[in-house]
Amino acid sequence: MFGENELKNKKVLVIGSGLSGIGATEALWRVGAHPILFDANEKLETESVKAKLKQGIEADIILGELPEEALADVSLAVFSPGVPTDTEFAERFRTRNITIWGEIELAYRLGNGKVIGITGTNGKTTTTSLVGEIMAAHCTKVDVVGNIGNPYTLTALSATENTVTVAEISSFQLETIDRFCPDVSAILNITPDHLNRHHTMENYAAVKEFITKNQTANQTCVLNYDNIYTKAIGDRCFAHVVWFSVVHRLHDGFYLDGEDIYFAKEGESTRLMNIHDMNLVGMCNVENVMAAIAITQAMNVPMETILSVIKHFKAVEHRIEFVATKRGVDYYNDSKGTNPDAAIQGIKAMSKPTVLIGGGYDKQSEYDEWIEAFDDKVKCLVLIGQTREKIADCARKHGVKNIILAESFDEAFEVCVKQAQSGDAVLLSPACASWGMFPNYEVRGKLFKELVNSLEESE
Ligand code: UMA
Repeated sequence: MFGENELKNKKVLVIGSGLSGIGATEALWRVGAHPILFDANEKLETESVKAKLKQGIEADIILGELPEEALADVSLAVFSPGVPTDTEFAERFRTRNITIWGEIELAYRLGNGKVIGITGTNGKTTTTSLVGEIMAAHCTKVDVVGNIGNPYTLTALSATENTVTVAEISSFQLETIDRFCPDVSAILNITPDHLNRHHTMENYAAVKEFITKNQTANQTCVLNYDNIYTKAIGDRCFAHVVWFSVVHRLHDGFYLDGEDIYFAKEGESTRLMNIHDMNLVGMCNVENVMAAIAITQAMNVPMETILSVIKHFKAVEHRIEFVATKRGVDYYNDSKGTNPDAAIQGIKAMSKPTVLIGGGYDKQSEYDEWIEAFDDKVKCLVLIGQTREKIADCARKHGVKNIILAESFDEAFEVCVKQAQSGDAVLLSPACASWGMFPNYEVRGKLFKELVNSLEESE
């Protein structure tokens, strides 16, 4: 039901007027459906929402409250990822037998060609970008879409059977899939994040596992052998599983031994590359690279092409991204460190005494493991946002002495400049989402980079 033809003349409610909602509305209009775009934010104005749609695309717009009559004759609702499904709001649709899809499900049904789906708590964006570049070196049409910031619905309709879609998929997006079935899926790792939305680790891991739920034995699922959740998923997955590990020498799969990455098949190992031949830092990136090799090998890309792209690939913006050296201090932007596990990778990648900016929106995370990973490297912890007191209490408990609370991001940056001396590093890796202070982590990272670049070289 609801293929491209079935959507013609159907009234479809799109929930959320952000990137996904706009993409979904446009795709629905193009296949002849009647989209109604709803956003719960009553502060938005109809005209400004309409202005986000491409010229010629029409949709009814409803803002604030969704009246009962708007649900009449609606058989499908397309939810944006930021809209939870365990609410009274979502229940209104279920009681009326209105099907709920996420924007990813809609795009998948309208799309064509091969699909790679990459999820995981951390490393998704780096791995998706790298896989996108490797595929582009091998195929003529590659679309890199999804949580990375490019809605899947915007490219789905132009995909042909020769298109390869590389989709970064978040847990929010997986909650509302139905038939979405990537030819190659990957779950890079599962560690605590978004627990305010998913409530328990079990729920969160189960949602991540959805990426494999429609896969069969002739499709591939790439999994992290070292993570207890992904290890368990591999044991019950229907797809052909390809493992990667930075800890164990695998009999089959990709593994790290010393500083070299190997591929093993039935116990026969081939050395692929040295980790210093890549331009990415940190063990997390060794994992991302191994996953990218596994994914693209499953897509039949020759190993020579894969390794050549990896050697030239540069860090993704906002992920342990080197910004500049000013007055002998190295500045790193890891604004994408939006949860403790991602921020652990950030601090682990530092080799110098570090002034660290942490804190932000409260996702009810625990910060102990992150602070334990400081490993005496953090000479000053500068805290911002809603979580600053909670993190300060936790850091004191773990013996961190130099903690400074800042009222604003600019103030935090000034503190860093004062505290860091030549030979030190300054790292923005907050372990929290940016919400409350910024619209997203990109804006936070860009501001950090602007502040760094505005510093004089010498005092
Ligand atoms: N809204 C409602 N009702 C709600 C919640 C939100 O009407 O209950 C409205 C808001 O008022 C707003 C709109 O929905 O106008 C926002 O929708 P959204 O939060 O789903 O955001 P989009 O702009 O559609 O962006 C989403 C992803 N955002 C989230 O998942 C929160 C983007 O990932 C993604 O790039 C984009 O779709 C394209 O696929 C961002 C993100 O923060 C980067 N992701 C999280 C992460 O990586 O940790 C999951």
